[in-house]
Amino acid sequence: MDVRAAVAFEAGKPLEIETVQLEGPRPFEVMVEIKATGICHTDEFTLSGADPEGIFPSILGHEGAGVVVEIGEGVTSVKPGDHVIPLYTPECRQCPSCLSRKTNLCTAIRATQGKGLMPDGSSRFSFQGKPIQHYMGCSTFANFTVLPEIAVAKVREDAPFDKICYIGCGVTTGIGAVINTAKVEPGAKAIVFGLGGIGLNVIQGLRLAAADMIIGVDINPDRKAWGERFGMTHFVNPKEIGTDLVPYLVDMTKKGADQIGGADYTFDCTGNVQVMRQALEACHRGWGVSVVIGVAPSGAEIATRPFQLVTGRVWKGTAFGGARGRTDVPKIVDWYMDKKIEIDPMITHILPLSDINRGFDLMHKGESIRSVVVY
Ligand code: NAD
Ligand code: 022
Ligand code: ZN
Repeated sequence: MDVRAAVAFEAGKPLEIETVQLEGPRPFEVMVEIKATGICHTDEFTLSGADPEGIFPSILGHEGAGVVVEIGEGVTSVKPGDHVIPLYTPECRQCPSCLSRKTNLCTAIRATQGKGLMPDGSSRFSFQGKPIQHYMGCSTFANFTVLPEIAVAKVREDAPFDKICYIGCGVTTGIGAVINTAKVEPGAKAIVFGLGGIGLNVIQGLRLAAADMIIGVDINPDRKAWGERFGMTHFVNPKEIGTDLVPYLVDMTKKGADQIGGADYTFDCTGNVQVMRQALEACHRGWGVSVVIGVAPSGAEIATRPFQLVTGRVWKGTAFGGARGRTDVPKIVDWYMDKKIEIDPMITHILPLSDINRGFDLMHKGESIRSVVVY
């Protein structure tokens, strides 16, 4: 069938809006009408050509929400009419990783997903008779897409698509990093580096976890008001303090009898390896945990003195906030509908598909928190 899509034909070129062909779902696949999609950094990373694993031509987008329109043979967990959020981290519940209960990184379709293909090794999209690759198993920059059954989370039907699409990446990543990865406890002191679409969700996750002190760090002064809006208690602009950042932060977290200082938890939401080091070193000796969320440029390396780890700081990372998509994403949608978490104010721009390249410009210039394309 004909579908409207923003196609990435070549690295470094804008997306082109085209009518492309989409084949129906094969066994254990579902076709979804995408109603809304967020624009996130990885899409830009791949489009720019900086991602060595980027494949072209492809249909990008991994932060969507929509409705199941057709199911392939053998599909039992969803039916036409169900509202779903595509998952770039699937949940098969059968592979060694899913069964381990120690990771959310399901391996069932990992090899083909990374190659831009469906699990049977082929693509459902084509343009002028030539295949177009899928992206992160989602390809939400098309008004219809085909996904493996294990890569859709069924969600309640009264939730608005133009808001819950953000749960497909940013919201779940930020909140999940706090709850699943760091397991922050009430009263904790935390530092969030980078207050963009991920960092602000870490902040609201910390508020949900009842953290006491939530320090936000950003070089963009406009982000102070944004952080405060979601529960940040202190703001630090490294460009304005006139001293080294790490000792400054450690000093801020000193309290009462504890004159050592350092945060119980820190989060890198920048993807900058120097910031990752600062985040680790701003942790409390003996127990501080630093979570890497930001994705660094390909080939980048992190460094610190081993002493930092020998003295009990823990460096860890997270993908999709450690969330098991089919299990956890519907719960996060409920939290949004029950007003436990906020999404609406973070969606700063709503665009039609024809303006999708403007959404990339806004993200690039730091003018948006999230742009959402509605079909
Ligand atoms: P964003 O561009 O909206 O926000 C980044 C923020 O960091 C900006 O406010 C910027 O001013 C700030 N910043 C930049 N350099 C800084 C510095 N040196 N010190 C302090 N602040 C600095 O990006 P985002 O959408 O919030 O995404 C953040 C990162 O998270 C990206 O690398 C993205 O790829 C990654 N991410 C990871 C996952 C995952 O599963 N691990 C999921 C989604 C996004
Ligand atoms: C989403 N991300 C950044 C912004 N929005 C993002 C990017 C990569 C990952 C997670 C989130 C990620 C972390 C670890 C992995 N990925 C590897 C997972 C594995 O090997 O099992 C990752 C994922 C998907 C893809 C590539 C890398 C892909 O589909 N191409 C989850
Ligand atoms: Zn994303």
